Amino acid sequence: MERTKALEIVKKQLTEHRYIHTLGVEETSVALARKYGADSKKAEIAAIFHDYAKFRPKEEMREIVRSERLSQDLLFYGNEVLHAPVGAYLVKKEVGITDEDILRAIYYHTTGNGAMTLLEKVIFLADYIEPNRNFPGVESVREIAEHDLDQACLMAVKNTITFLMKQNQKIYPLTFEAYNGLLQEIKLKKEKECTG
Ligand code: DGI
Ligand code: FE
Ligand code: FE
Repeated sequence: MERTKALEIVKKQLTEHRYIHTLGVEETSVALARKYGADSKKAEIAAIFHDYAKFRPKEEMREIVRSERLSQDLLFYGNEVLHAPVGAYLVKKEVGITDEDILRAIYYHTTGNGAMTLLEKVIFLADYIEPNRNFPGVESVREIAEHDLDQACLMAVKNTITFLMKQNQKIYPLTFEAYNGLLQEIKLKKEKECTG
């Protein structure tokens, strides 16, 4: 899909603030994709649509989780975890995007998962560090993102888990799986480097 067409579609779904965030995620995703060798066209489209469902009514999202047989545990971890999987569903249904890599990147953009693809990592990280983001710790994640995609994703997941715990919010199991999976991948990579 054309970039301008995609932006036109998504703009109608978002507030001005969220649209500006989306443009930031797009810019950062494309840069990360080029740096780490992901498909930059897929990164562009996934980024543009990643928060497509952000402003759907909570009850509509919950109903989609039920009726479309998405993972039912989504209903028990706070409403913030809904917009990513529901977004993937709606982007396919309403926008007609069928590329599974793109849909997966949208699906997992909030939590990550235990075995993230390159594109999933790119969108996950870009969402966290895009230039309009401004929260404690983001600058060090930006610095790590310059040279190590996995370490940067790990730092983002750790910050998110810490943030959620401080707020006494439930942590969705995939968020823990992302933490464990990234840690394992980093460990394996280090061992490989050592044995040459
Ligand atoms: O949609 P964005 O604001 O751009 O970013 P996002 O999709 O990463 O969503 C961030 C929100 O999601 C933030 O309020 C924290 C929340 N969140 C992320 N992981 C989890 C979570 N909330 C719960 N309850 N459990 C999680 O594992
Ligand atoms: Fe989001
Ligand atoms: Fe976002």
